[in-house]
Amino acid sequence: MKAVVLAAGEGTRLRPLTVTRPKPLVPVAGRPLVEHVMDASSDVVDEFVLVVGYGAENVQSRIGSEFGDTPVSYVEQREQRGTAHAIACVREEINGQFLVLNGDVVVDQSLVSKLATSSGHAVATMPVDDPSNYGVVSVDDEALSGLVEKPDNPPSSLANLGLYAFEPAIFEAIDAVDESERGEYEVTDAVTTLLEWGETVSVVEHDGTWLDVGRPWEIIEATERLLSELGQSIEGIVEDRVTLEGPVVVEEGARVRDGTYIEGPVVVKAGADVGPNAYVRGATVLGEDSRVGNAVEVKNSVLFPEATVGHLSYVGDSVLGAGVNFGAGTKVANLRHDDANIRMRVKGSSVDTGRRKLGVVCGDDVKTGINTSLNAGVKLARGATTTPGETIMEDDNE
Ligand code: TTP
Repeated sequence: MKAVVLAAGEGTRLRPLTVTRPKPLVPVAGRPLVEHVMDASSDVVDEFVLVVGYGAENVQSRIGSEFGDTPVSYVEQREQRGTAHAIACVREEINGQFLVLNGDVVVDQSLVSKLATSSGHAVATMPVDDPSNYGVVSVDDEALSGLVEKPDNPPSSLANLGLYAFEPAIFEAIDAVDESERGEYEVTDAVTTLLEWGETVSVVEHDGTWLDVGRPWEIIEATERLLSELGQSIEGIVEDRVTLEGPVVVEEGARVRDGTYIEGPVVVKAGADVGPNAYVRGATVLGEDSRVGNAVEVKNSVLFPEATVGHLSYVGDSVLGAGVNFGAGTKVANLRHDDANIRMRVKGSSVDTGRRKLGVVCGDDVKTGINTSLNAGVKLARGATTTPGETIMEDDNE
């Protein structure tokens, strides 16, 4: 069975991290986001067809022509005109039932297996606490009876997970779909069209892991979830008087210097250099060739490759893009005194992240001056700089 992976979107809500890389390549738990859904499905799929667009060449050169033993081909969606439009791009490649998988979800193998064994059209769902933030499905006698986007009065608590099995008839339904209010051709409208035509769409209910990585703090949440299953593996250099507690991975080529204390789950990627006397707490990933120096504490954070926090700093619940350099004494606030949830701006609107603890998100190559203070929920644009002693309370312009 072929799996069509939708990986063409720009990921505007993930800016500034997607200014310099396409969303499918944003590192989550130490590997590109799109590889997680591919990993979950490689046992039941005999070919991946990746729909690529924004940053297409980077995705192709990173993923290549095989994923494990499964061949990978690419179809370009030149303009990102919606998920239905993306699926229409693969019409020539399909000759039977196929899977459609959003490239930005983290999901268990079991769900993809269930979808792959369903007959005809099927949509994956899961009960959620806050259905009005999702596409919500209505079910009648185990089959789909309706699908509404982010309803004020949800007809059920079942969210549409963005994973489907389709028969080729979906292409005719896509042809019949009009542009949505947000100006896109939506796969959900094509599914509704199938229902209007009297086709049966079965519902596959999931009760395991499913995370949608669309906004910056969801990188932290997905990393937390994935690292909760981390095992121990030490292949790099670990010097004397280093304490490793809980699951810790030190990849080959990484180095953990004297006096460092690491409480897992923590992944120290190849080429990363930690300590002396650093304190790293989970769930944290220190990316390839990153640097965490003397008297630095890093907690529940993701450092992209070549990010450097050299001396005397605190980084909590944050995402630091590639090549970020924090001056000595840079500190991140990750908790409000009134204990309220941290808010972050996404595409110009302030959003409740649902997190009591959240630090900062820095685009690639941000440089802070010594003793910079960064307030909780702040985002810094790619390449932004701060002056020594500066206090950043709000986002710069992105
Ligand atoms: P979205 O998350 O709706 O869109 P996006 O990835 O562009 O992100 P943002 O809203 O932050 O700009 O997309 C869901 C999935 O579908 C995701 O895996 C990307 C993919 N997609 C395409 O392949 N082509 C498209 O035209 C669109 C809109 C999305």
